[in-house]
Amino acid sequence: MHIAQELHTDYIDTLTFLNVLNKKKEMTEVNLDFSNLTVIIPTLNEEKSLGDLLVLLEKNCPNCKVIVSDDGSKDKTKEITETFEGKLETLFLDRVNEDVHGLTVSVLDAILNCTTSYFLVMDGDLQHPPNAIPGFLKLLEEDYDLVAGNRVEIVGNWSFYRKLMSFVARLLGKLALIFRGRNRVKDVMTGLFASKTEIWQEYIKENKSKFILEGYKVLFDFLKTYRLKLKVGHVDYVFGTRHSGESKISKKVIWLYFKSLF
Ligand SMILES: Nc1nc2c(ncn2[C@@H]2O[C@H](COP(=O)(O)OP(=O)(O)O)[C@@H](O)[C@H]2O)c(=O)[nH]1
Ligand SMILES: [Mg+2]
Repeated sequence: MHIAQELHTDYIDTLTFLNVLNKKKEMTEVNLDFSNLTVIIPTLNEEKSLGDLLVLLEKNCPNCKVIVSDDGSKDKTKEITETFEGKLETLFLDRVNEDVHGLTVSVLDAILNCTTSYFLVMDGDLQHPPNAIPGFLKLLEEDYDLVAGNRVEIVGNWSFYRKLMSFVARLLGKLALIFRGRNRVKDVMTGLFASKTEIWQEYIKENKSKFILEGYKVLFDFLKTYRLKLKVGHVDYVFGTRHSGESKISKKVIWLYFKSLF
């Protein structure tokens, strides 16, 4: 065969191969089965964003289950969850009468209530993008044990003090995991992560007291105390601005985190 003709044939073969690869990629993304996934949303007075979030979840992860783990909201968070008209199966986990309240314990209780193979935790204020969720499920289906969100950009006008605190908290968290020889993620501060339910349910039943139940950094507590090797993956995301309302983080929560590093 003439050399030019040979090159042309190779070129066509390569194109066909790439097309097949692309098709395969599209298919795996289209074929994701969201019914294997429970999205856990810890809430405290999130009536202004929860309705929009549920609509976006339905669009981005059809058939997933949702647990809204609430610590006694005084607004319409409960009604919005229970009267949601979409096809999502939603459960309002009412923790109002529990002895201990906090973001971490709300997430742990929700995981114990999961009936799906996988769960994903995200905030209820739309700071975590629902369109990133398929990426998490894809990695879990590829047999990753834990998939952590990695904030590549933070939108909004954070003060110098907040940026500094966030940087220091992230760095110290990372060092705490390195010194303990534990599994690590790129951003130990992230509240957006997903994992296999069976790993956590077993672990929480036996080790709940090792978590800072009133704190905010549930993933960090888990990484700090969990000793077995995990296959860890990452999904990049942009941390948005709170759509409405105020951050509920308090000085006590920040103090609890810094104390837990040592
Ligand atoms: N169940 C529960 N949810 C909480 C608590 N504190 C905050 N949240 C929720 O956790 C998510 C993150 O809280 P947020 O105040 O936005 O924290 P920030 O993003 O770090 O400023 C939001 O959905 C809150 O409504 C709590 O004590 N209990
Ligand atoms: Mg927030």
